[in-house]
Amino acid sequence: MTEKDFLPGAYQKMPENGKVTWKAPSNIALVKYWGKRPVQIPANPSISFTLDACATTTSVTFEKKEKNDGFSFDLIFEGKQKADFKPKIQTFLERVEMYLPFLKAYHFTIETSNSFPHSSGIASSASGMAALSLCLMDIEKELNPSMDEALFHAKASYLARLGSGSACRSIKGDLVQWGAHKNIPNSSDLYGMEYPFKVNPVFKSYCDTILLVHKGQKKVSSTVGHQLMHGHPYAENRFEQAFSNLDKLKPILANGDLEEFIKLVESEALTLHAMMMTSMPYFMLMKPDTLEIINKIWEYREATKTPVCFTLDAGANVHLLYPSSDKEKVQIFIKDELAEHCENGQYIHDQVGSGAIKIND
Ligand code: 2P0
Repeated sequence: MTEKDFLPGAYQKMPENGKVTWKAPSNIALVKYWGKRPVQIPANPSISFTLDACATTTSVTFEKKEKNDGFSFDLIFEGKQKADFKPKIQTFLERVEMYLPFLKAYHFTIETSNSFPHSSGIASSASGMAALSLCLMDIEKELNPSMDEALFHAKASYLARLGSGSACRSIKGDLVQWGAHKNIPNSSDLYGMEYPFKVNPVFKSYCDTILLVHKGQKKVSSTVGHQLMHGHPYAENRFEQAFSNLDKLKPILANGDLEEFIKLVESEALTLHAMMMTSMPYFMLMKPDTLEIINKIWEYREATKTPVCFTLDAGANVHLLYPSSDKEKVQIFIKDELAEHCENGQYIHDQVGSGAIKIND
């Protein structure tokens, strides 16, 4: 599909009002997106596990306006008006207006809440932008009921990408690939899609425990981090490495080769942070406890031969990845050894999920 496929024709009807609700999960990248060009085009392809427990639920109530003047919306986050989130939504609406020409015809009340603790350092932009995009697509489907499922999901992902890059990977499950790659048929820079190759059952129920090392605001946002890949001395090699890691991942995912999976995933996480440490200005998002946890994971893996590994997002938190068959013993290890490195001892047990769902009120 190309950009043109997302421009709608004339709408068949325009309801006076209504309400839609969607729940969209967060995701954790195995091969990371870091670096982009306008508008929200990734410098390299990425792939992620869709999560399950960490999710955003968003309702959009819409009501026809008298006049088709500017955008009109209220934003309610966890029950309270949230003025500081409005500029991001305003920018998003401006970016997607040409694809959703009904936007100025309605007043919207957007009510949103996260399943994970507020400012836990878990990116809510991915699940948040995905849930909002799905709500807007659902409204578009009421205006144009003949839209098919494939277009609905691709366009929801396309819109989510315009809100936040990684959000385009939060529509479907369980493994989502985003970014054009010559060896992955139908892959696109414009939207995420379900990983098209064979995936061993071990990965279908993979566990991810998010160790909340630092819950405060990060020093450098992802948006700034992406920009610092322009003129970065290692950028080209890094982008090539990501392309090549997607090739390497194909047999690993098909065969369930956990040893190779661990090597690739941990290397991706550390490379992401190495890019931050070698950009100009340089910065570091890992904390001492991030490193303590990584060392304990390596020691535990060596001593018990349990295939646990870590990955990192753009922050200090650690995602501990392990097969569900090792859940019991790994969760004891987390409680006994890793919880002490988490802020207020907090962590979240999550696992691979199957994508966003519509909630019927
Ligand atoms: C990822 N991250 O692949 C990478 C790895 C963080 C680390 O995508 O500017 O919030 O909204 O497109 O998607 C975080 O960046 O950035 C991210 P924008 P986004 O998940």
